[in-house]
Amino acid sequence: RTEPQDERTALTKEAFQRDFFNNLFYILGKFPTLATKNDYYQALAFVVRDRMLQRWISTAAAYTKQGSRTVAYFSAEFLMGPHLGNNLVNLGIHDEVRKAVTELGLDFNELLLEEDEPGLGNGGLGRLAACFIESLATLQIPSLGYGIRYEFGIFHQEIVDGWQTERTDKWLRFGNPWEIPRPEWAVHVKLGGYTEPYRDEFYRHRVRWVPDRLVAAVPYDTPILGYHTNTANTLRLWKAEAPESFDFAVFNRGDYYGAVMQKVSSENLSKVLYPNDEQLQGKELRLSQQYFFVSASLQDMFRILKIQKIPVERFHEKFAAQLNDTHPAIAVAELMRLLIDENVVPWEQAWDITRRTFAYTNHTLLPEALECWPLPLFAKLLPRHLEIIFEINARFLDEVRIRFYGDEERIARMSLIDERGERYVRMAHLACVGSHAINGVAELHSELLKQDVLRDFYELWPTRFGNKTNGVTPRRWMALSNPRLTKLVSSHIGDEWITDLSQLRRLEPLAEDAGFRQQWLDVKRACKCDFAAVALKKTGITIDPDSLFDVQVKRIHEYKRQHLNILHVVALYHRLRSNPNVDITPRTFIFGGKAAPGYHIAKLIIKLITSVGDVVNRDPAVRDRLKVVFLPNFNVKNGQRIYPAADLSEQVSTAGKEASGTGNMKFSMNGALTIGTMDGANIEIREEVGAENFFLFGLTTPEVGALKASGYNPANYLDGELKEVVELIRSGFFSRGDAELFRPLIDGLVHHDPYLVFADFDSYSKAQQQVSAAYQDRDHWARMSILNSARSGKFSSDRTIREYCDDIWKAPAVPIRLLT
Ligand code: 26Y
Repeated sequence: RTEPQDERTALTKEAFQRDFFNNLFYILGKFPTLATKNDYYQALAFVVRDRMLQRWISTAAAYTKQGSRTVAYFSAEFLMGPHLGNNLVNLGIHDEVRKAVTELGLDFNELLLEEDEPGLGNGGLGRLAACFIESLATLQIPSLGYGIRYEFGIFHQEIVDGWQTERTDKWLRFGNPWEIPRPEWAVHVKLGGYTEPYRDEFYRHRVRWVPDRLVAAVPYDTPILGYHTNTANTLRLWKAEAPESFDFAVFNRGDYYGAVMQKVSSENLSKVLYPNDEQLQGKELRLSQQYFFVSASLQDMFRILKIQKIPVERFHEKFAAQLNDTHPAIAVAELMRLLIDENVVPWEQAWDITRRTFAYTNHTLLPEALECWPLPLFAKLLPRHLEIIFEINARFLDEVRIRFYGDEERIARMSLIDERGERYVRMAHLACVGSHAINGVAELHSELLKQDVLRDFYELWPTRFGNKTNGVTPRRWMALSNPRLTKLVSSHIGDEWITDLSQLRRLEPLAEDAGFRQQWLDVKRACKCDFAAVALKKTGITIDPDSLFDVQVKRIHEYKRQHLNILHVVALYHRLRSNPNVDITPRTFIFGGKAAPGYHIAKLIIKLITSVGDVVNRDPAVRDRLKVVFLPNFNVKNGQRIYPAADLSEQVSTAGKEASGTGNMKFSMNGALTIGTMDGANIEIREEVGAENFFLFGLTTPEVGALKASGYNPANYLDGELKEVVELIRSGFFSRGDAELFRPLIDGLVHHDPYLVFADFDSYSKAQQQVSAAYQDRDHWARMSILNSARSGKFSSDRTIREYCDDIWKAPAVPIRLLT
């Protein structure tokens, strides 16, 4: 028998309630009087988990039996967000469970908020991985997400005296009901040491890697449900532990403390997520983390082959492995090592298998963000991999030499080793050479990859390059986060849009229906009221739900230009103070986002936003017509409350810098209009929703290039209103007379301004005037808002995943029959 022996699969309200109390008693060891809210949350989480397990086990059984082709999504980050709500939606029991809980006298929403979200990512790249594995499950594609089970995820941000402060993210403090450890599938990962040639028992030349350290990798599995399907795929995250055998060796020498210290240092490997930071270059622990999870995952894949009795020569037939940026790119060398050294596959065949296995997604055009590892560090940590990379490089450069006769400069540019000064391993080059497909994440980005960053590789292998425009899952970003909109939409066009987002188009005619427009505005207003309550609770600032909610939420970075936004806020304030009776559209400017802890200018931008807010929010002359809110700790949970409440989405990066953006899609789906540049996926959003429903401004990528080439001088733009705004900040008006505080930021803009804030200011300000005017005609705004949502179908991650499956992974769907 494989079926459950009890009734924990029943989907009735009574069963939910009974199991809820059973869990409180038997799992949490509590009775109601002593139970905390978190105990209740966990009791409910286990009710839901029980109902996922039949799907999970049935799915694993089907894949094992059928030997299905499997996508392995390699990512150093999975920014999952809270599981409970999403699992309820995907199981189709959200409303029934809400009723069951409410009937018990508990506040359902409060219980959902108890979940400490797994913040195992920095931002866009990690959240994309989360949307992708959800879509893979919904599309019934056999897949595994492979990553790291960080004990501390992205730091928790608090605002103290207007400054960002960081606190560690103790997400595992109360336990994690969604994961199941699988210590029986732990593997060992080697690090450091040296290599030596030897002859094996068949007198073959082999290489032995003698490491100086072993770390155990223990998998923790989390089920990932598809929406209204029986599929439950697996997110497999690795935790680092000390291998028992090593402990024993040290114990036997009587070195108890040494053994304990070794245990501590092993566990460091999965201790903390690195915040996306410039100062990261060359951090040994980071490379160790990357290698740790990649090696563990590839060993796990060999284990799966073995169980399914598939020969290692068919690795690439069983698995399609996607590299989410270069963070897992060491996988190229590791798979070669496992094939050659551990499975005695000849080089040429191993290389063929490796290339057919991997595909690489690039997520950035910023040259400083491309990962390079100093050669000495690499040699010390991964001596065997460096040898393999040298061999890959030698063979690769031979190919380039023949193709591009006499072009030694090209050879130097393309080499896997940067030898212009101190030597580095170029991870993007390793990823390109080891992959059969390379893609960017929006059309513009993919074009720029071919023209700039990876131009030489494109010229060598043009057919390997493609585009996969990002998407987001409508389950989390609409159905779960915006139940009011979901209900309104489904009452008119049914609910198939949840798995076929292009059906939102059927809302288009309703944009001309006055009654529908009013309902649409009512939903938006209700979401704004909800958010106003959150903002009040978290910041103490009262905001007016009838004002225009103008929102910029994303990591704080100069290229994303939060400072352009706040300069415009100061301009509005200045206009208002200069002419107190000026007629302005009341606005609430909402900001949210984390700055990397070592990124001082980004932290100063936060301080400027909060400082402007402190003045503007209190100035009686403003009469509440402008408010500025910095919502602390922007994360998935907060995002779910912000996107539905937004009227205006700020997507104002310098053209050519934002690879795609995905927040822009979440806003548009939920009926916000975009003010944005011709950058990343903004271009495609504008194309879909129509230029008349999008506020465009700013220089285009070629114009940015031309201006920079001609010698950009920001001071040339410093006149009129911009000059007055800059002077006001510089004077210390927003810093209690301290004229030094914002100097680094202001001087940087006046003298360098690498992201062309000044050059785009005027165009931005004019577009904002159009926004203000448009918002006065609420009825027309509603029309535009409806059309934004109706035409956002392209930006479902289901569409993106289908394209990856068709063009790169060639992985067919495998429907699951439940084992009963
Ligand atoms: C090296 C390191 C610590 C590191 C860690 C995280 C470097 C970069 C990152 C994260 C990058 C990231 O989030 N990139 C974003 O990827 C999104 C998904 O493709 C894009 O939408 C977005 O434009 C891009 O900035």
